[in-house]
Amino acid sequence: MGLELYYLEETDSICSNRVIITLTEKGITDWTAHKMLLVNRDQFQPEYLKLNPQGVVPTLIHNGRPIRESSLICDYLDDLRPDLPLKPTDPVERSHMREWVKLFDERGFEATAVVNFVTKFRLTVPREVMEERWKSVPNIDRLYRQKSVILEGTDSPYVMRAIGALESIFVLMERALGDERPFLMGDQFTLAEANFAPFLKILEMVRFMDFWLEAYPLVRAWWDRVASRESMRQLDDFPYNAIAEDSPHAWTGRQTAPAFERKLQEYREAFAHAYRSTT
Ligand SMILES: N[C@@H](CCC(=O)N[C@@H](CS)C(=O)NCC(=O)O)C(=O)O
Repeated sequence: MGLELYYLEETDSICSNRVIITLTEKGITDWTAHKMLLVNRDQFQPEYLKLNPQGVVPTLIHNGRPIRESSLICDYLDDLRPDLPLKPTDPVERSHMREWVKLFDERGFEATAVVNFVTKFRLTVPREVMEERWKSVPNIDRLYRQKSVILEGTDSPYVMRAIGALESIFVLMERALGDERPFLMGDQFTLAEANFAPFLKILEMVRFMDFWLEAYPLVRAWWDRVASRESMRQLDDFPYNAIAEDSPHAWTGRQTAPAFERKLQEYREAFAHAYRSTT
């Protein structure tokens, strides 16, 4: 089939893992792996920038042509192999599923990156290494966000924005799952699951899941259902998994949790009208 994937094989690589989950759910095994390492600055190598001018991972190559953007790659893979579909057949349902994916792309990615940066990156990566990395970040939004979160920790305004973004997603999910459906689109596991599960994996890795999702029991049950699938369980075999209690995500998450939880309470008090809309 001529499929190649440039990706990060790491448990906390949210965009690459969307594609890995999709490939597994669709039973696609005939693809060539090109593993990248951000610490080696592989994403900024001239050859890679020809495939992905924004210098971000992942990129799928199909018969020599690049397909970029993780959510679009997953959609492309679903169309490529119509068996084991990950999209509803009804066009309206399909559009509603894409609405979820758009929401996760627009509000979930940045928020989850903040959670990862305020914990593992802030407390384990030496400041000089971050300073060096910031010299090559081509996107000013990403640069400001990373700097603020690393330098100001949980007091960074990006942390409050991340909390607000994830809360708004959880409120919508809790409401959608209210009719006892197992998945966001009903009985079918779709690209909505594949696109959001890697984000929640970060919350699990930093041990934020219990205090955060206590308010969203249906989202928690959804997560337990999705996390038990083989496509998700394989992520725990990748480097940077957080199974061990002394892993970087686990200890930095535990250390950050009290201050982060206070911010979450602050948000819920200030935005009670939004937070209570499902309860
Ligand atoms: N919107 C892109 C975002 C991809 C992205 O930002 N990937 C991260 C890794 S999860 C990356 O390549 N970061 C490069 C860097 O930090 O220099 C997608 O969904 O594919």
